[in-house]
Amino acid sequence: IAQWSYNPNAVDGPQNWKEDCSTGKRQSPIDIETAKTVMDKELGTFTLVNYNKTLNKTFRATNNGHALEMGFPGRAYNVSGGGLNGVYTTVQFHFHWGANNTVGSEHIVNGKEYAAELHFVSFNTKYANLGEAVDKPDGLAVLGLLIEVGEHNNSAFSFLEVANKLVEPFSIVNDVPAFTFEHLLPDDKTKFFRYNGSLTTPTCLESVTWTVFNDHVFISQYQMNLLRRLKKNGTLAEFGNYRPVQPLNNRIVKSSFP
Ligand code: BO1
Ligand code: ZN
Repeated sequence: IAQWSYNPNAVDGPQNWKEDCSTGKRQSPIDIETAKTVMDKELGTFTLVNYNKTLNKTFRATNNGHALEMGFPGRAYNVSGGGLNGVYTTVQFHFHWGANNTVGSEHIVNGKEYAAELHFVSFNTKYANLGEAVDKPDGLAVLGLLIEVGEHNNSAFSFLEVANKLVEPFSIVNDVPAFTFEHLLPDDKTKFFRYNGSLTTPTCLESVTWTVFNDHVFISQYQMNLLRRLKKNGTLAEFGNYRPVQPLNNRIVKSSFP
């Protein structure tokens, strides 16, 4: 795949991304205008299998050149319910962030940007693997949550210390001890927005059923700064690693709550 970056002024920047990024009609991220969302009480609640457990496994942390990504061994964590059609198995989560606390989230709400965004990426188990699922309209489910900077270190995010070993692009730490995900997500998982969208990076495939939780999660300034040190050419924080919002077109954003 061709080179791409988040530098707005570069030939490989977001305005010039190719493939579905330039032609698609269900692109992500979006500005969630809450006054235009439509409540759907059928969305129901999520079933998150093993998100509350510390499994006897290790995770793989990488600076993949675009983000900090934490990868998981096969099929240990599952997501269903919440209006999703079928069972999705979680393969990784990763972060998007900005150069300062006023920017960095991909989704924005009523025009407001947040400091960072975490994406739990799962694929539909009706497909054999992520590669099969990634270009199907119902292939992926991403759970997204907006992160703000608060006063205290958030102990659920202690694993972010691994960023010290991921400063150089394409670094990998293979033996991150497993930790639980339940406190990475907001306490109230019943309030969320739902729409059909895409990967937010090239190739921007239109395969994602998006969930963005209404409640936010807080990490400390110190924890935020750990992310900002990751490099590609210069730091990833220089231009951030968040895609600008995309046209909604004829889509409807649902909400699970009034
Ligand atoms: S995101 O959640 O929309 N930001 C997003 C963006 C890109 C991917 C996933 C989620 N890409 C996929 C790639 C695969 C890769 C996989 C796991 O991520 O298409 O090739 O293996 O990292
Ligand atoms: Zn993402």
